[in-house]
Amino acid sequence: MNESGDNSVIRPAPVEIRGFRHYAAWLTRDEQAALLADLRGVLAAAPLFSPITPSGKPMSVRMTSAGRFGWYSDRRGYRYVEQHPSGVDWPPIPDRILGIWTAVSGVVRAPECCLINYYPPDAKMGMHQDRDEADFTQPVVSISLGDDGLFRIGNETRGGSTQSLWLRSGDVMVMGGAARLRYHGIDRIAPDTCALMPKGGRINLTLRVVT
Ligand code: MD6
Ligand code: FE
Repeated sequence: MNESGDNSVIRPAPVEIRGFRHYAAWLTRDEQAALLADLRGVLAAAPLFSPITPSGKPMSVRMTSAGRFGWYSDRRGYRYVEQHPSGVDWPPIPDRILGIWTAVSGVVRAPECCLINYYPPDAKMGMHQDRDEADFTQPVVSISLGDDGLFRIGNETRGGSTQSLWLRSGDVMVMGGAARLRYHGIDRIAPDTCALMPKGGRINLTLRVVT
């Protein structure tokens, strides 16, 4: 509730960095807690697992998905699949998450995958492009919860100069337009920077149109 007695929230305007739109503190603390509760339901149906990279190493993040497609990796490569490794369909993307996509993505199509990445305090994610989707006119929307993560943005080819920013709990990032194929990654997590999750760590959700 705000002073005028309704529950409308004034949302921050985004700041643009190399074509990424960063909405710092887009979600209120109550919204972050509600989102986490939604995610616990998803995790009960589709538990986190540790993917193996095509080179055979386990990734330091654990992951699962919601939606028609989930992102998967093993020795055969990176790809979208229609079932969790246990053989069940991925659970539906919670409405609250679809609402965030509608508010910031600027597109009409609905996301077909919500990838859920959990970073223990010592996890990171190497510089990568998101290019396993069919339609690069559709953006990728990311939502961060929990401990701060140092996000690095590079270029459309590997190497060259980069810029970094901290992604904090409740931040939303939109990677679209000319930035859709930029390299990006997470260098490190700052442990114990957020009290949202009792055991600490960081959750990043990425919403994508796959087909
Ligand atoms: C992360 N994010 O924040 C990793 N990808 O943990 C991503 O890889 C990402 O933030 C596409 C668009 C936005 C992102
Ligand atoms: Fe990515």
